This record gives sequence, structure tokens and C-alpha cells, in this order.
Amino acid sequence: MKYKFTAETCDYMPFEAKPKGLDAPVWRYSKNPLIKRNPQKGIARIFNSAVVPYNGEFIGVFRVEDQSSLPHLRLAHSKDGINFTVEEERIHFVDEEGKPYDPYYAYDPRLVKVEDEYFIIWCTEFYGPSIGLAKTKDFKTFVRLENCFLPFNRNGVLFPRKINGEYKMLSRVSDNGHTPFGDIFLSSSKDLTYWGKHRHVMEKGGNGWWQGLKIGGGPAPIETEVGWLMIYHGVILNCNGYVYSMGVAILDKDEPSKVLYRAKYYIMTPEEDYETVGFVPNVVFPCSTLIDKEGHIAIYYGAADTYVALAFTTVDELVDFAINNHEGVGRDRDLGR
Ligand code: BMA
Repeated sequence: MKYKFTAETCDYMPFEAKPKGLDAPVWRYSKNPLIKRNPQKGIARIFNSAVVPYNGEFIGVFRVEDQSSLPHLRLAHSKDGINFTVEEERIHFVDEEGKPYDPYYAYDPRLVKVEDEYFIIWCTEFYGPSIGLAKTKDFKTFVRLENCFLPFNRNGVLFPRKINGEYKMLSRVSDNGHTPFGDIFLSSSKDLTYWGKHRHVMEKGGNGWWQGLKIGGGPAPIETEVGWLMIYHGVILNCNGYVYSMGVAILDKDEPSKVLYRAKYYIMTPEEDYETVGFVPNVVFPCSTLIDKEGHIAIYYGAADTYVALAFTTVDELVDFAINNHEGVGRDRDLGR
């Protein structure tokens, strides 16, 4: 292992070695997709979902759509990180006084452990899409906190530890629809209620076109000795619509609004049938990662707004790829004020 990292590691997690001769930093699970269409009664599609290790097994917060196509969140359980049992009832939230506080819709969840609590961050209905936040310790009671930002916003991603005593959240300011713009911003909070010190992190664009329309955070960043390893999504608009790919960047450890490295090439783009054909074609949308002591990484991603799929990489692959293919874009490297 070339680069040291600090993260909660799994003793066991799904992983396959890189196929011989492959010239790409990320490779797909050979039995993708993990979850197919109509996987169980009352569920039409599951995609853009997040998984964490929990009590020696795995637990997920899944974006589920039934035949009404209105997204909601459900828990899913797995012993191996591959075969999941999805709960029949959606997650129900309460507010801090214990009163029911369910969102009208909820999608693209991230699930992040900070200290001894698990946080769900999702795109919630708040007079339009914005960022919802809830915490749990036992995956039985889900206490919903204040919505983090004003509408409209998407792709809220919490860092897995406080930095300089503050929680840090990535997000992308948005509009009410299928936002045709967007950069990644960073906000800080001491108490998870009041968010401020907003900083610009990364802008869309660069010389290549794959991230020219908008970008958004993905899984919780992984802390390495070089900086925060961030997998994100980038979007291009072509004659046929939006195409979502995955990219990688490394953010400064103490001031993550500074981009140290950012690869000019995507690390994965829709290529397989389950990514190019579906409810929304040409989407790979990463939401969470697992990591083991050797620095193997499993990436859970949504494919074509229809499937949950898995891809693999390593810390070394991604850090080297970001450094070797770095392209500075705009004001990425400054403090972002
Ligand atoms: C975005 C979000 C994602 C979705 C993507 C492609 O705006 O709604 O959930 O995967 O579009 O449809």
C-alpha cells in the first residue's frame, strides 16, 4: 500500500481484483447489477443508494420507487454486502421532540458515520428539493434535524469526522428541476442546526466535457495522507440528454474547500447495458464506499436510475489517478470565499 488512510474499515467486504490488462482506475463487479428491476412486491426500482458496515454486517439506506415513481427511503440488510433484504416499510422519521416528521419525497441518500452516530443526508422536499438530515444510533429511531439549507439544493454529503471542531457538508446549489448548472460547495456547522462559512469547492468544467454541465458530491470523502479522496459525479449534456460519470479529486485535509488534485478524465462512465439502458439512460451515480485495511474500495452506485451496482478500486489507484491526471480548473485551489 502506497498511501496511508484513516477510515472505519471492514473486516470483510465485497471485492474483486482488477481484471488483467484493464487500463482504468475503477472496475465493475462481475455479477452486476446487485438489484434488478421489480426486486420485490411493491418496488419498481432501487438505485442511488448508500451502504455502511454495521455490527459485522451491512446496512443500507436505499432509494426506493414504487409504481407511483415517488422516491422514498428504506433500510436494507445484508451479510455479504451483495445480497440485500429490503424492509417492507419505509423509514419513518421523528423530529427532536419525537413527533412524526416524514418527507413527502426523499432521494439520493448518503449514509455517513460520524463519531458514534449515523447520519442520513438526502434530497428532501422543502418547497422544492433541498437537503434533509437525520441521525440514528440503532437504525430503529431516526431523528430528523433541521433541513440544512434553503431550497434549492442537492447532493448533500457529510464528511466522516469533524474538521477543526466542525461538521462539514458538501452540497450543490440547485434549481427546482433538472438543474442545468452547478458547482460543489462546502458548509460548516458546530451543532448540525446552523450551517455557515459557505465556501466554493469545485467548479464544473475543465478542458474535457464530461463534467462540463454540473458536478455533485458522491460518497463521504476518505481521509488519506495526501488529502480527502473524493469521488463525485460529473454531467455532460449532449444531443440525447444528460450523461452522468464518476470523477475523482483530492481536497485539502484541514481546509477541504481547497482542491489539491482533480483528474481531468472520468474514472467511470456508463458503458454496460444496465448503465446505458433504463429508466434514465446513461447514469452512473456513486453514493457510498466500503473500505478494508488493505485500502480496497467498493463503490455502491446507481445505474440508469434503475439498478444498484457495485464497482471496485483502491486508495492507491485513485490517489495516483488524481495526481497523475491533475488539471487545475478555475479557482478550485483557492480558499473558495
Ligand atoms: C439527478 C437526480 C438523480 C438522478 C439523476 C439522473 O437530478 O435526480 O437522482 O440519478 O438526476 O436522472
